[in-house]
Amino acid sequence: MTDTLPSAAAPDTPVEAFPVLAVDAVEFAVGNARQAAYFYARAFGLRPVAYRGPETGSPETASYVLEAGSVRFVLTSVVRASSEYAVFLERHVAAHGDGVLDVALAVPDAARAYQLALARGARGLRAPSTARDDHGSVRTATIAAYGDTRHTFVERGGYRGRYLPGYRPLDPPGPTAPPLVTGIDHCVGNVELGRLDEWVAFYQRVLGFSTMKEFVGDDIATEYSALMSKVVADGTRTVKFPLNEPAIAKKKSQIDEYLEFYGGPGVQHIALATDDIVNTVRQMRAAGVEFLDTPDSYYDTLGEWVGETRVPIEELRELKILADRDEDGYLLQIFTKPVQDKPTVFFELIERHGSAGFGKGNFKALFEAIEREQERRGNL
Ligand code: TYF
Ligand code: FE
Repeated sequence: MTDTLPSAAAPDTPVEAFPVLAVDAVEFAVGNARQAAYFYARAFGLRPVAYRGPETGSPETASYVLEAGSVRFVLTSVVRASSEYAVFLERHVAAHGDGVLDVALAVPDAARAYQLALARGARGLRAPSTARDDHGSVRTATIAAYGDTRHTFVERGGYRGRYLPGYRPLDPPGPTAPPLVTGIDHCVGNVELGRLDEWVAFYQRVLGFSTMKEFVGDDIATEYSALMSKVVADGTRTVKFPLNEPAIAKKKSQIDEYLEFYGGPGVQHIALATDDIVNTVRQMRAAGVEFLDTPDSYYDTLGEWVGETRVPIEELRELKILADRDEDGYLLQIFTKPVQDKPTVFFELIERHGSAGFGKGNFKALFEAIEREQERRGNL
């Protein structure tokens, strides 16, 4: 087999370069990984499962691995920087604040994924390498995406360790509480004005992703959002990456605010799936997580267009949970405020009942809520 694109393929027919199985992990570069781990454990209910740091033969960086369902977050900070990689991490935090370094993708063959990605125009950051311990081996390789964001291809094969060779398992005492979140539904990237189509094309060409029908186009952009958005996903729609760019409108775009404070393109929000959004929101609120507010007027008319949902409208109103319905079903969703002092990364919780969309019916209410926050911050 050759690695060239078959010329017979229609230009809008993506060619799956190689299968992407799932998001393997989201790695954050942060100023203080120990404290960030405490936050994601206490406030998001993630369970610390592995650690790597000076005590385990990694003198320059400390990384905490936390999990819930199929969600895996890795929180990394610099302890001392002399290697090229630790210096890069230190600069990442200086330039962006706490943010997403790597959306790692599980693939069946990391070397082949890397080779094909490079042949299709990706910039390689780390050639394939294999790490081994008593539990087996894991092969990884890394390509660049938007801004300083990267995608590491992770080939786990039959690896039986907790995360990666080099990590020490953390054994939490006693039985674990049921997880508040079960998986990563989607990861959203913000890119610069005029570059949305370029990045959509990157995911189509390099990863063989296709565009999903839901997007924020000119109509919504000029009316009430100041952003344009398109969604790319793998063939099975397991991995979904909406991408946003700012749009010129009456008010300063929320995407411009992000780009300014993050210092360039990067991950804007991560949507976490839950099967009980009411319980998840209650627990997270009790732990101090702040969510975007939704005006009462939203709930006054919600029943008319969304119809019956698992959760009574009065409970949605109490917790400020949004609902949307399309031809396939409905979804419940809510957005946190940014989780650091910079108005950059935030989270979404989403409970799907058939709908494969992203809450298009809520874009107006959501973007108005985000703009109220922008105004409060003095950035509108
Ligand atoms: O992921 C999505 O598309 C939805 C909606 O700045 C959205 O969560 C889109 C843009 C944005 C915030 C949320
Ligand atoms: Fe989202």
